Parts: sequence; structure tokens; C-alpha cells
Amino acid sequence: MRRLVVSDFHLDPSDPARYRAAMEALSHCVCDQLILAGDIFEAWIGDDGATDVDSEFLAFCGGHSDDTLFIHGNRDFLISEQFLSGFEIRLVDRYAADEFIVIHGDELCTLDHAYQTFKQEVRQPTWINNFLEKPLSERQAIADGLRQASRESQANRPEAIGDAVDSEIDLWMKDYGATLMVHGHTHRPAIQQTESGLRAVTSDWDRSGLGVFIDTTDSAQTVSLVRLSDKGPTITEQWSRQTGTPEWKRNS
Ligand SMILES: [Mn+2]
Repeated sequence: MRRLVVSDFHLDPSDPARYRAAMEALSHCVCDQLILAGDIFEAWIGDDGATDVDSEFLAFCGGHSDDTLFIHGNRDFLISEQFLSGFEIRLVDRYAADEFIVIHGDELCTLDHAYQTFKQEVRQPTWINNFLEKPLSERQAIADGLRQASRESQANRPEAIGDAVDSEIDLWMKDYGATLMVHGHTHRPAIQQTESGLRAVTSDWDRSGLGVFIDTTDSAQTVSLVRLSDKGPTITEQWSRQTGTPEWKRNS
């Protein structure tokens, strides 16, 4: 089973070239399962605000693997299950299989109290319903304001506050019996050893980006941090373990 996890494309209709670059890069990477791990879109103000390039991208992703999954990010959490199913994409909160777990990653940034408070508020059904009832232009203005505020607060925030908290990673991994945690959100691509195994972080994107490729066979599991671009995939780092054992070894 070959699985590819990508996230944080931050696609915005004002930059259609980014959509084309993402599809081109993904087209070179064959996988059985494609996991879109959030912040695929820079903003999502409701399914009725989707543009043709958004739909084209989702149709591509739905057709690219036998099972394409979408995990909400903090920017595109308003994309609906029903809308995604029209592109043969399944919406999931998180994905766990074969002793690994994939989440967007904002859940791990528990030192960012302002963000976690904001998240709690905007994920309430009443907030969502109120927002979606507003005219599209008003929703766009609110989203623009939120993005501006987010840029300002990030600029004034110490580095560590925006990163994942190690003890949270460990809690998630233990909860799911995982030896591998894969996430995005932080835009700090890496593979690192943790208390419970390995943590692999995807990158954000410009014309290329870094995804996490997980290949699982009966005997072994391999995880690679892969540069995806129009030139095809390039492995930047790779680790593997024997099935049934938690010890990861670095191959390259
Ligand atoms: Mn994010």
C-alpha cells in the first residue's frame, strides 16, 4: 500500500499557476491512497464560493488515487463532506492505519492559546451557520480580515508558540498505538525521532513542496520525505522498520 500525504498548498484563485504546479507535481507520484491533510486552500468561505480552479483541483485529486481523503485544516474547515464527495473524496477528521496517524497539526500547537480559543469559537455549529448565512461578499470580507489578523499575530509571536508540542505528539501516538505521526500546518518539514517513534512533517507549497510517502508491505514500512515537483518525486530522507516492531532505522 503506497500512501502519499500532502498539505498546506494554500491554493488561492488569484494564483492559478500554483494549482497547475500542484497537479503536475502530484501527477508524477503514483499512490494507492492520497491524503490531503489540510490547508489545501488558502481560504474556504463556503462551498458556494468555490471557483472553477478549485473544482478542477479536487477532481484531479479524487481521480489520482483509489481512495482520496481530505482532513480539514484551519483555513479550509468549511469545505463540506457533501461537496468533497462530488469529487470522490472522503472527508475524515484524522486518518489512522498500519500503526500511523495523520492529522492536520494545529491540534498539536497547544501553546498558542489565542489560536486554540479562536478555533473553539469558529468550530461551533452556531458560528458556522451564522457565517454561512451571510452573503458571499460579506463572508469574503470577514475571511480577509481574519487572514490579516492572523498574519499580524504570527509576526509578533515567538517561534516556539507556533510549533507542535512534543508531549502532545506523544499523547496522540499513544492514543492511536502509532509508531509514526504525520502532520502539516507548521510549515517545518522534517522527519524526527520522538518518544513513541517517528514524526514526519509535510511542507507548505510554492511551485513544489514536500510530501510524506508511506509504503507498507507485509514485512516492512518505509516512510520518506519527498520533494514533489514538475521534475518528479525526489526522496530527501527515508526511514524504515520491520512490521510489528517500533524501531525505525534511517536509510538515507
Ligand atoms: Mn494550518
